[in-house]
Amino acid sequence: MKGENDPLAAFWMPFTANRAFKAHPRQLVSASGMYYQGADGRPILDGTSGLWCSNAGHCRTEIVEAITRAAAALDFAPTFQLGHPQAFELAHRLAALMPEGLDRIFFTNSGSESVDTALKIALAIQRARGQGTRTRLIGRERGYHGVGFGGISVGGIVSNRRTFGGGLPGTDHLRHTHDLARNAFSRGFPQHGAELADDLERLVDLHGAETIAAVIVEPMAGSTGVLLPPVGYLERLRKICDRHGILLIFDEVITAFGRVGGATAAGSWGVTPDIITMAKGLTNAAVPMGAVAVKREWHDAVIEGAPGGIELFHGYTYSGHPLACAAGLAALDLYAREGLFERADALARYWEEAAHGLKGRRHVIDIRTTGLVAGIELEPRPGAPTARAMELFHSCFDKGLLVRATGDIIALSPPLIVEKDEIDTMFGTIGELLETIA
Ligand code: PXG
Repeated sequence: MKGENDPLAAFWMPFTANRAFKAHPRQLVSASGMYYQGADGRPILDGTSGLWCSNAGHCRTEIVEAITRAAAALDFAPTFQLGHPQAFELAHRLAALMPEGLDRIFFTNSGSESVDTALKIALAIQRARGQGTRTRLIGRERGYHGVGFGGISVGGIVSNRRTFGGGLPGTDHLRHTHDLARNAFSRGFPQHGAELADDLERLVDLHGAETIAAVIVEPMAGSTGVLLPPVGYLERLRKICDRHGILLIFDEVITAFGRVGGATAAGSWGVTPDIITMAKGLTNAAVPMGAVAVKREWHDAVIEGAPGGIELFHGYTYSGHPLACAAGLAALDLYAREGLFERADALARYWEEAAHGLKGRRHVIDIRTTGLVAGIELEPRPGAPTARAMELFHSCFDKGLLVRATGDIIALSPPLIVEKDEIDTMFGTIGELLETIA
């Protein structure tokens, strides 16, 4: 048992095997561009943009300077009944990046808050449309929507919910689209599974459309292992939502800001939801911030439908925080100046080839890529699911490469400034280490 003087004891780490970490701590002490530096001074190639968030690479000078200036000029300003220019400017800039029509922006401080905000806005929209019986919220199996009570209720990860009671009443879930039997080693979107969108019709039959407010999905499920939408699936979901007056929310906390090419997956993939949630890459993760983009007509329905006074009883002390706005504006500038949203497309082919080069390696049962994301699925070790990917994560780290392990899947999502030789290093290291894992 460690004593009170253990310097690692007090920090109860999030989503971490605390005992294992504290027995073998792996700390990062600085970062620059594509690299972290470990406590022992070793460079660690960042294959995951931190946690899918430092899309322009680390400690970018322009962002550092913008934050520094903001901290000295206006450290904090309320956005409840007051405002400051950078919050309006960032909303305006962000609106211009969203798909046509989604040009009203609500600021939050994280993806989880964006999800809860989007769900609440969906309920407010339905009520403003005179559809107040629509209170049911539909998510999808294997969906990750953060850790608020709203997010875990529509999320499809049992372990994130099990300890925490019943969650929101009136939620249900579509089936997930992961289908190794039909789609393993697909290039691009899998061919099979568009019909899984019809599961929404089943829920309409079961509950009645007049009870359903919204459906929330990640256009590409990130956290549960890079699950790409089957060809035609998102289009079909959009049609079914339209047919039944159900709002469609895309959770783009991971997919926005260049990860799949373009500012959003919605824009890149040509399916327009009613609401988009964002966070992570919005500020290049240098200051926590999230945002929710809402179709103007729905925003106007809520604003104009209110009798007067405050229209939406929702917001956070730090909504539109000056430091976050400064980081956001600097990040958007950087993305534009360096053409980083186009980079995922430009490198996608090279990335896909490199990833699929692992086909045939030990344990590999599927490889999925789009833009600059890859999921490498390993066969679970009999009797010890998830152990293989976790061991690979540890040995990659020890070799100087940061990857993400989720279940039996290794996920890669490097900063968009990645170069081809770094891509080669990533897949080369993984290929080599796969041979060493039992
Ligand atoms: N929605 C989606 C789609 C996410 O991926 C959240 C909401 C919640 O965001 P916050 O900022 O509240 O954490 C996320 C977060 C991983 C990993 O390795 C993914 C996330 C967070 C941490 C780790 O897959 N996604």
